[in-house]
Parts: sequence; structure tokens; C-alpha cells
Amino acid sequence: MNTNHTSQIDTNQITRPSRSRARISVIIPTLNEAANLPHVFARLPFDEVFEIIVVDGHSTDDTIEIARELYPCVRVLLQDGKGKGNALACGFAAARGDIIVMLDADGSTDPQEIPDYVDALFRGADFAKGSRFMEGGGSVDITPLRMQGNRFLNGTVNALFGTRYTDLCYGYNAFWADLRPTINVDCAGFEVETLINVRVAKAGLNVAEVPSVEHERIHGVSKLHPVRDGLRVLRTILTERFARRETPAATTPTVRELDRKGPTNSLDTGDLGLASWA
Ligand SMILES: Nc1nc2c(ncn2[C@@H]2O[C@H](COP(=O)(O)OP(=O)(O)OP(=O)(O)O)[C@@H](O)[C@H]2O)c(=O)[nH]1
Ligand SMILES: [Mg+2]
Repeated sequence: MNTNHTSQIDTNQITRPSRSRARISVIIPTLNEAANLPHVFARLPFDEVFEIIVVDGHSTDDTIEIARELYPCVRVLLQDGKGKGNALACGFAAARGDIIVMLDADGSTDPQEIPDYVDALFRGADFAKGSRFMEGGGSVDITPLRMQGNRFLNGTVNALFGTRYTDLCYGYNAFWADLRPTINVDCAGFEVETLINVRVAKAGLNVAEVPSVEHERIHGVSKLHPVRDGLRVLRTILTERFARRETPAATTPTVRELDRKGPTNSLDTGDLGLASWA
């Protein structure tokens, strides 16, 4: 495997918190998901997470207000650019936990699965990667076209990076927060999961796939365009594998956190309490 763009990381040199002390940050990118948030928040294991961060893409519905109604302690960020990738980069940068879980706001990823991802990290994985296509996983949301595209792109990554992934383009994943500089999300759109999966492979990290069941988007329409976004994914794969450049230095997006009065960078989340994984 060509690893000339990202150096291998020895995670044995990193000290990580015990299960009883690990704080979990849940990052949820939102773009006009007000109608879906009640379902998503109803399934969040609040007593087990440290913070919930909604990263909004300047929704024109009342996504932010609904999130706050559902969970007054929610941290709300406004992304500083465009696209899901940029939203996740903002959320990752702002997270204060030891473990980061990323999931979608449309009801297709079930927050009740969070413990499965955390379990995988405590069994030794650096990165817990959701998979709809391994035993125990499934999807009622994916279309035949997307299924074929995902299969092709997944096979391309496995061939080029020596991985054995079963599901490349899936938005439900978890990882140790200390890996942020390695993952260094610096893309804008739906290629973000691919970028992350490829960078963890290049860094030689321990990846565990976690079976996950994807449900149907409840309300609203997808923002993903299979052909346009499939081509972006392919370009990302080829750039990460063949481009003659070092991985850019870790970037930090400008994170704008909203309190109820307006933008701030200093919202105190100390009252959220520590995670309580037994
Ligand atoms: N902040 C932000 N969130 C976004 C953006 N684009 C998509 N999202 C969120 O990212 C998540 C995934 O987007 P979806 O449109 O559901 O994409 P998808 O899951 O591939 O498509 P479906 O399966 O059809 O729902 C959802 O929570 C969206 O609200 C964006 O530009 N900014
Ligand atoms: Mg979706």
C-alpha cells in the first residue's frame, strides 16, 4: 500500500481514557431537518453522551429552534462553508469529548446503535466504521443506483488501499478524538466519509466495522446527487492515492457557536456532565 501521503500513526503511544471516564461527543450535521429531529433526539442515549453538537448549514426551516426545544443543552454551530464535509469538519473541531460519533439527522441512522460503536473502540479499534453490508447490517434507504455506485467505489478503495471495507459511503462512524489531525477533514461534500475511510487506512489505523441498519429518511429530500457526488468520491479516492502531494497540514475551520442570543465562541457546556459507560 502506498502511504506516502499520510504517515503511519502508532496509537500505542497515545493514552486514552477508561470506559468510565470517556466523554462522547455526538456530531449531527443538519440542513433543513426540523421535521426529523424529534425522531432522532428521541432515540439519543442522553445519559451516556457528554455533548450533542448540531452543525447547521444555514437551514431555512426551524431546525435550530427544534433542536433546542428537544434538548436545551445542545450545542449549535453554524458551519463556515458549504456541504456535509465542511459541517463535519466544524463539528469535529468544536468537539470536547474523547470519542466522536457522527450520525445523520434524517432518521436513517439510529442513535440507539451508539453503544455498539463505542464498544468497538473499547475493544481496541481506533475507528469504528458503520457497515450496512456486513452480517447484521442492512438498509431500506439505499437505491439500486447508489448500491451499485457504492459497491464499485468500495471495491476501488479496497484494491488501491489494501482495505477490506464492506461499505464505503456511510455516514455513521465513531473514532477517538485524538485522531482528528490524522483524519483532517478538508473536503466540502458527501465525499467526506470516503476521505475519512481512506485516511485512516493510509495511517495504518485499526478499523473495526460495526453492523448498522439504515432506515428510510423520514421527511424531506436527500441532498445527495448520485452521479455528481459519486464522481466527487472517485476523485477523492484517486487524489488520495495518486496525487503527488503531502497531506495538507491540519486545518481548523472557523467554528461559530450560537448561544440563544447570537454567535459566540465560548458556550459553556460544563453542565452536561461526564459520560457514564459502565
Ligand atoms: N450542515 C449541513 N448538513 C448537511 C449538508 N448536506 C447534508 N447535510 C446533512 O447530512 C446528513 C446526510 O444528508 P442526506 O441528504 O440525508 O444524504 P443521504 O443520507 O446520502 O441521502 P438519503 O439517504 O436520501 O437521505 C443529513 O443529516 C443532512 O441534513 C450541508 O450542506 N450542511
Ligand atoms: Mg440520509
